[in-house]
Amino acid sequence: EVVPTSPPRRSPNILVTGTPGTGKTTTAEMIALAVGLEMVTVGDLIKERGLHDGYNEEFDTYWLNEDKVVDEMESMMAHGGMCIDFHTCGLFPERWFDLVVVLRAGTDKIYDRLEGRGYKPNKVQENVECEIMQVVLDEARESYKAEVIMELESNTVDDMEANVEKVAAFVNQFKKAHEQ
Ligand code: DAT
Repeated sequence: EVVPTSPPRRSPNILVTGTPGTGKTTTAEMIALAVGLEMVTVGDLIKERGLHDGYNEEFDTYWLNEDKVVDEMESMMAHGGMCIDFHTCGLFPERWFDLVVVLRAGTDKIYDRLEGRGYKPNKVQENVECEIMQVVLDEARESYKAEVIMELESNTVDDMEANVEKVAAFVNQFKKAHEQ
């Protein structure tokens, strides 16, 4: 495999991942705003640019085409300064990310948030089970070094604010360490 080389990043790339309903989009938006990163919600990118293999009627979602997604994102990730939001994380090259935030929430919270979003019962159930089985956390541990993984609880607004502060502190430190 030929790995593209690029100069060291002055601003980090951050991945915010977790089961749907853990608060990724909201948290990633707040991080991006707080420290001046560019945010990309991969689910929206997939829809807008057709990076999928059609629609999965059973779960009201698109069939993910990992190669299309990674090819489309490669140039965006090259210069750093990105805050990426997606509910799965094993498809991305490890070298893209300086920090992988895994958001966690209680099953009652996931249930309420996804029901509130109008998800079908089977889709709510699937995601509640995904959170109970810590599927995303396990995937992150298989795909990234322990040092770059930050597992954060996202049950309350206070949690969210504290999480944004923690990630902002990481970003500011990274920038300081990489300026010249
Ligand atoms: P995701 O992108 O992981 O699917 P989201 O950011 O869209 O999640 O959040 C789903 C809903 O839950 C949304 O109405 C905001 C709310 N929410 C998310 N995280 C929260 C938290 N830590 N405390 C309170 N509400 C939260």
